[in-house]
Amino acid sequence: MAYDPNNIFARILRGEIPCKKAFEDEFALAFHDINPQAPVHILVIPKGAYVSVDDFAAKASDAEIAGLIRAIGTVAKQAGVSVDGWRLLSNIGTNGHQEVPHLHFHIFGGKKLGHMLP
Ligand code: DGP
Repeated sequence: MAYDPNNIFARILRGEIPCKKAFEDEFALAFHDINPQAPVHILVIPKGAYVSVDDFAAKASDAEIAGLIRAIGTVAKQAGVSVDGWRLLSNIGTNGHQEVPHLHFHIFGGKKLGHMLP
């Protein structure tokens, strides 16, 4: 799938659409999901233009990959979910039910989550 530079998260990155920001550094932006599925539901996205984990793993630099994973850890810690546990999820492609074609990781937490089965 080709990257669409006008997808909603690209527009959030450019500041064209507002978001409730949780964290930002040179590699990543984190913001609260518009339709939260848990008391804590934050999306973490890379600053670079990658469609999914597949695309990111194939094309991103080691610094970008490390930067995004570190940002995820920082966001979870700052959101206060690291103590009791949380969930990290990335939906990929059609079968994975990915809706927005800019790589994003969901952080869910703030309650005891159920088992996650397909
Ligand atoms: P996914 O199915 O993994 O592609 O999930 C996309 C998520 O993005 C979904 O949980 C809702 C969220 N979302 C969609 N549009 C917006 C938006 O404009 N702002 C914010 N904050 N979240 C959005």
